[in-house]
Amino acid sequence: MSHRVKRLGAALAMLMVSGAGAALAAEVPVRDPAASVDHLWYELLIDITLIGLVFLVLGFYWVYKYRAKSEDEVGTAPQLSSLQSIAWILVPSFLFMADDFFLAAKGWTVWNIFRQVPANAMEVKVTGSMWNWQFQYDNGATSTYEVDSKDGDGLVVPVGRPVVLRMTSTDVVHSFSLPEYRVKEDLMPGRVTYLWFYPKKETKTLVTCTEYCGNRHSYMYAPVKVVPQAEFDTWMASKKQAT
Ligand SMILES: [Cu+2]
Repeated sequence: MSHRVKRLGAALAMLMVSGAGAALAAEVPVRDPAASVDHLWYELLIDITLIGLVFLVLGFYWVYKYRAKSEDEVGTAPQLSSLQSIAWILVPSFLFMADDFFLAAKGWTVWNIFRQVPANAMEVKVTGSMWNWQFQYDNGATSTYEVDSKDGDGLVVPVGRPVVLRMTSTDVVHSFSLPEYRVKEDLMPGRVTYLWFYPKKETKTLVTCTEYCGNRHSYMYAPVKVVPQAEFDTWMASKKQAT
């Protein structure tokens, strides 16, 4: 009997270890901050909806159960023992707190993904100034975008490769926000901050400044174009010829 239990235990442990190994191996490629943020967000929504529903249903049930059945009826509140009172405080608190800690721990995981730049990321330097963005690539080529004339391409990156932005500001505090990629980070003079995102599909989105930085703050945006590698190479070659 005890042999069997031990063998079963060992088999279970093996399963768990190999399962964890498989999960780790599957995660290694690129852990996308956008997917992680979305996952946590939906998990939070499901959790608060379920907990909310349980208390809503219980609340209505008690309101109905303990309603006055005639106008002159006087209710008698049930007297709880000390133990019951303590249990009514502790059990619901633990339920809430367990979910809070669970979500907070997942939040830390998302934060770590947000801060750990994949080794194969392409680096682009970003300079924010009142009121536009300048992007500088490894080879020195620069790109920008003029909101009024609509001149310039903004940030252009090849599809399928993580991008890390090393950012600073020449004047005031700006904030580089990529809503589609669920990331943003402040830029300030005298300091280099960073941000990375994972452009998985060809698309055109926007970067906007999300820190009020003066009169034309709301005009401080630029396109973010994710293009096939070949198109990116052609674009970069044309940039080099121009400079
Ligand atoms: Cu700004």
